[in-house]
Amino acid sequence: MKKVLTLLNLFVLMNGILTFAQTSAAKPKPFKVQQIPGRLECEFYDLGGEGTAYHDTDEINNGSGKLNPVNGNPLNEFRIKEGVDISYTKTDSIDDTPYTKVPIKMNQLYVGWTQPLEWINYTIEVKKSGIYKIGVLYTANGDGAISISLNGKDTTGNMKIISTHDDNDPVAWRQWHHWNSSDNIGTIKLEKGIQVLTLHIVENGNMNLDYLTFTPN
Ligand SMILES: [Ca+2]
Ligand SMILES: [Ca+2]
Repeated sequence: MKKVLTLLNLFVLMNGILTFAQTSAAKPKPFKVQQIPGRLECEFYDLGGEGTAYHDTDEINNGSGKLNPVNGNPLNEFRIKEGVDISYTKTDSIDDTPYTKVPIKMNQLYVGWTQPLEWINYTIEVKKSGIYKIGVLYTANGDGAISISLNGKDTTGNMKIISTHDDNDPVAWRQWHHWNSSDNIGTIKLEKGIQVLTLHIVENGNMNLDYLTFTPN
């Protein structure tokens, strides 16, 4: 009996070591630990690349180095070698048009070229446990949905993102540049401490996401 227990213990121990090795290898590292309550900048997602820090549809950055050419401007090269697609708000009738519904700042980095099934990890530090309202500064060419999971578990369910499409805008590509905000697309229960938050693109995509806000409910 004693021998059986010892073998069982050894098996459990080995299993534990294997599980620990797997989760450690896949564990994302923060680009920046973002504080909650506060603003979570979508471009400050974790380090570790495809499959660890994010899942993106293609491995190139369609913003940094592509739409925004390498020319010495650091905004044009932000996280240029990573798969998440990043651009920033611009003047000259790109983001500063009458079709943008809320006041926005220029030169603000955002995640774009979003598609369903993509996800991005963020390391957050929650200062106080509680229920938080989720807000977003975004554009959406068509109605869509996002969700948030915490430490790997779906926490919010689908949260609707209302279209910012405007038929009055004669410029087709500018349908992705009509900024709007909401301060309450859903709520989330957060425990104090360091957590890994995963943002999921669920429906439609075609969104640009500048930042999410988390305010005590
Ligand atoms: Ca990409
Ligand atoms: Ca941003």
